[in-house]
Amino acid sequence: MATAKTKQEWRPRGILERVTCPHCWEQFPPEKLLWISEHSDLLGDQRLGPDHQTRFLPTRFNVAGEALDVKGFVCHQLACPHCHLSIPRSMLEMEPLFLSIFGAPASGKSYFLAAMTWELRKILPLQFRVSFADADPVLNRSLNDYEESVFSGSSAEELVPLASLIRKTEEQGELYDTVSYGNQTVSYPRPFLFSVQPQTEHPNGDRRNTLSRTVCLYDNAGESFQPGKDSAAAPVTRHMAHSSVLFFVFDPTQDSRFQRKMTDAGCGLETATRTMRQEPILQEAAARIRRYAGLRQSDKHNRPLVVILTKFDSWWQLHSNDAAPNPWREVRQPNAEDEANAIISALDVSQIETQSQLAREMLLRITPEIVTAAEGFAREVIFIPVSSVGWNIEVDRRTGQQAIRPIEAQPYWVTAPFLYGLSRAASGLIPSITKRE
Ligand SMILES: Nc1nc2c(ncn2[C@@H]2O[C@H](COP(=O)(O)OP(=O)(O)OP(=O)(O)O)[C@@H](O)[C@H]2O)c(=O)[nH]1
Ligand SMILES: [Mg+2]
Ligand SMILES: [Zn+2]
Repeated sequence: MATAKTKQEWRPRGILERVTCPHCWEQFPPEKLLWISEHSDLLGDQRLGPDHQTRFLPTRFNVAGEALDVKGFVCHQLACPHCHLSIPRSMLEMEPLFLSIFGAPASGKSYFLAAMTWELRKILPLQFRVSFADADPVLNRSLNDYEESVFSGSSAEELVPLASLIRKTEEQGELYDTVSYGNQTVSYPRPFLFSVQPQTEHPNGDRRNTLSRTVCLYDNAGESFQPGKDSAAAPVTRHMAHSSVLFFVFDPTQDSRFQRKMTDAGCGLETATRTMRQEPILQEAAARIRRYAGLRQSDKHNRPLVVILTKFDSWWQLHSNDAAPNPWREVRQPNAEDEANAIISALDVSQIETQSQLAREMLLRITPEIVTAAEGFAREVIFIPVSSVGWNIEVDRRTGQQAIRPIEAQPYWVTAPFLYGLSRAASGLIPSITKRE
């Protein structure tokens, strides 16, 4: 008993009692964390191989509480005791919030993620007084590269084929880390991690310690959601069972019934657009989540499922509504300390619900099985049309391909799924209004 108490006292204030690894999803007390050696001679790790710095349980610390490696070098980075992959400090201080995005190949997942994080960096601090920052710039590098190539690359003013800005997500390679457990090698998808914290002017700024979250996102290849693709050796989509909010990306432009209606309505469909049935992807995701979360077939998942209808720029004519204004409104904070900070934005949940209702009616007319599959799986389902690049798309007459000047990209409603999800999963973090005032 005495030992346990002493350990508790060692834990600095503000450190969580249990830490979750964003790579292998194991949970453990912070005392079990390994440190990553700094001295360049200390190479070689039993799980990660000869090119990685050695991981170790420290016995010596400097006055700042940082571990010293056997060569006496001060270490700064921590690692998971199970998979040995690095764990950023924010995972020790803020509860994690897992968000999983899944959908067919080429449905627009990577473009949507890039547009969403690009916009969140601006909108969260400016409108909602919430900071949104890379928790680990090294892990987030691929996503930062996506953002740069779609929105701010060096040739941002040139017309470029849309399809060339982000490469297809592969099923292996730089987005995965390989860990060996004796004879068994496991490939984990690399997470993208963001720290999300209320600022001082936020209405709940004084509850910063409890409300802040480390948001963990993953970008999988569409093929990984097909049956049989998640195994012990490649648990590439197991994050879905840990997710507080699920994003199912449905691409209407790949559905044959949508395609016919788009042609009739004169929408600019790319010549080489593929056709694919997408509800099996949702059924497979539901089956995996049920399996990992121990749910029965008749149970409905109790986390929100957001069905994201991508590429709205290409099929908006089929929707009964014009482009909707952003789903937030300015409100006055009654207890603001100074006038300059009295006005903030609050998420208008009822506006998102209205748009969802319209999108659901359209899906029921054209692809009803998507609505049935989604509502058969989750208790709370919301449908949100988005465009990751907006309206300034041109079709190259010669190749029939869509093209865009990155500088003219105008993402539409790409933050709504995240804002909605966060308002449901982390109450109090995103100021929201639920009823018309
Ligand atoms: N018109 C339009 N096209 C888009 C949009 N987003 C993506 N696309 C197109 O769809 C293609 C596929 O998008 P990705 O984001 O790479 O698709 P993905 O779901 O990540 O695909 P995988 O990585 O294969 O699983 C892109 O090459 C773009 O040409 C959009 O908002 N509007
Ligand atoms: Mg992709
Ligand atoms: Zn781990």
